Amino acid sequence: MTEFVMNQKLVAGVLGLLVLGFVGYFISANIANKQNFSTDKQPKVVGADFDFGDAPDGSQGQNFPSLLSSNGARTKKTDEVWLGQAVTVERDSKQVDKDENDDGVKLVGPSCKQSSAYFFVHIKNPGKMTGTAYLNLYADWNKDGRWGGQDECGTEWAVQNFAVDVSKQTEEIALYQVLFTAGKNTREIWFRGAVTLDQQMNETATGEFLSGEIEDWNLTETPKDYFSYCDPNPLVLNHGDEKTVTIKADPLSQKIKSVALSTLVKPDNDRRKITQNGNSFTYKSKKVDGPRRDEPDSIPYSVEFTDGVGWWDWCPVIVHHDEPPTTIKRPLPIPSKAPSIETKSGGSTKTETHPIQEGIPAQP
Ligand SMILES: [Ca+2]
Ligand SMILES: [Ca+2]
Ligand SMILES: [Ca+2]
Ligand SMILES: [Ca+2]
Repeated sequence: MTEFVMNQKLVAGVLGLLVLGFVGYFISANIANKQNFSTDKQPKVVGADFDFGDAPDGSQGQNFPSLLSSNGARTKKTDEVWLGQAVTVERDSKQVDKDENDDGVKLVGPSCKQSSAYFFVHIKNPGKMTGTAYLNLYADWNKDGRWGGQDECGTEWAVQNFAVDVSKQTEEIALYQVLFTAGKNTREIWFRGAVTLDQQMNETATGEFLSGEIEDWNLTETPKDYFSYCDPNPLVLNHGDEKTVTIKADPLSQKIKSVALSTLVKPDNDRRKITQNGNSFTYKSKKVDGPRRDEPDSIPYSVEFTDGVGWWDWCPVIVHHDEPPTTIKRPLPIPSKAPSIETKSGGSTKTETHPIQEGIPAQP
């Protein structure tokens, strides 16, 4: 099985350790972030023009539409909605792979199977914004140096204008999981993740947009020395129960000095309580209710390695809810239906979302 990974060390070290078999739902949410604890929340370059992608355009035998001369996808405003912690602004595409703030998209999943794209959607004024943010993903499954068409397994325009109502996003950063079917090659490929405000993209991955961010990723990035992961991944429990997840370091990574719950979430809310013991977090589900459904949640955390380098990530959590126990003696109501997961069609792929408002990896 081929995994999406950003890092050869992760491939080497973690495959044997992670819980891989959870019906292909999550495999590893632990992928390198290029941005470690950035304090750069807003674009700093003033007077430049756009945020571009940085996939190779006319070099390395590859012709992704990145440069202005190729009408590469670009966004004019970068401080309303963007991906991850930060975004750059430049006159033209930073060739090749020189954009310092590609930090808001992750792909997780096996070749030719249902896979997940995680988009960290960052908005400036939660609660005060209106409009629709569109999420798009282009992946060069057939490795011909372009995004377009499809291979035998998946379409290269993998996520097609997945709509996010930004007026409903109550946190600065929310995590959206979009499901798609991956193509055959899921390593050594280029992909583009994009968010655009109120404007849809098309299959060409080109054009000028008023607001958003374009992130291009190469799945063969230089190995990183810092990897933490969650054990188990995901943490699965029934409503009303509590379970513990431990943050561990990849065997080839620097060792962990300490971990902490992200300061962006409250340890205790009406749904759950998170307590920490060393490198472990115990998640206690408080809500016991129906209908039957799986509610996604997460435990965002920061980690410090022994040499002082910081990192953030999150552990996915799934809470099974069932009908609440009842003592009233009367005919049972008709059993509830399937989990209330919004499913919508995105082009030729089925997409599904679990907005995880509190699942916000962030700097402490
Ligand atoms: Ca960019
Ligand atoms: Ca970014
Ligand atoms: Ca890049
Ligand atoms: Ca292609």
